[in-house]
Amino acid sequence: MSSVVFSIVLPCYNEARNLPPLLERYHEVWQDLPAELILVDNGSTDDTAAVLARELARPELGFARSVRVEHNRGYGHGIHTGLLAARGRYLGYSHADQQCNPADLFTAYHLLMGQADPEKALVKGKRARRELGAEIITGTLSAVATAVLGTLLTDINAQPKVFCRSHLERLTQPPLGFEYDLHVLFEARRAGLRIVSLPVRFGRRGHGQSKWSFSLASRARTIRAMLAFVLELRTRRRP
Ligand SMILES: Nc1nc2c(ncn2[C@@H]2O[C@H](COP(=O)(O)OP(=O)(O)OP(=O)(O)O)[C@@H](O)[C@H]2O)c(=O)[nH]1
Ligand SMILES: [Mg+2]
Repeated sequence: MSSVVFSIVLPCYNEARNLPPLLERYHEVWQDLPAELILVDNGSTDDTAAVLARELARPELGFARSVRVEHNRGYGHGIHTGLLAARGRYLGYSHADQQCNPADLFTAYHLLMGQADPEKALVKGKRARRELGAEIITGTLSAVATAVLGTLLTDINAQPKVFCRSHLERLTQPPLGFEYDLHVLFEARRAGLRIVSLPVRFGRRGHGQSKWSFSLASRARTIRAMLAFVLELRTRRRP
């Protein structure tokens, strides 16, 4: 039985420039817990592999390790690969582009531990003070998912998400893309988990560009995939 209590998974897709400052931030906020940080090199084609090899050799980053997905299959596939490699009793994930505060992971973990039954809860970020356009997309997606699936789903793609390992077993047939966040939340609702919101600030990306909203066409593709997955979930099962 592993002694790790908390595993944090960060999917990284061509984030070579964000990784050194991101790891520095994790080092600054890392708590005295049996915890691990798993960086999933999600089939990156930039210098991510070399940067990870160099950074993770630093003794002060001994809490971190990497997992490599050879060919990129999408955001959800990267996160799921990292979660399957995790050893912790509690699992969390977030983003690697410096938009999310690393300290939020620990705040979310302690919030989960403070629940009457952490096994029966899930903590998720809830983004405050965002641009109007982003709020409209998020609000519309949440409203559609809530109406179609008949269960309250808000700010689906906010990070972090922290939950007990037992929830991973519910995540069968995981979707490959950004629909993964919806899958995690919907299965939590279906299992009757208490969903606890943690207010977070989503900053700007450190370096590089968004991997999905860089053009109108790619934004439309991602939103369409989310909506298709909402319909798929409805036919798969209801909470
Ligand atoms: N799009 C995408 N992101 C991935 C993938 N694998 C890992 N990621 C990581 O997922 C995180 C979120 O991706 P972003 O493209 O920044 O998406 P986002 O934060 O929802 O969107 P923005 O607010 O526009 O940045 C980043 O840390 C990516 O490196 C992948 O296959 N596709
Ligand atoms: Mg981002």
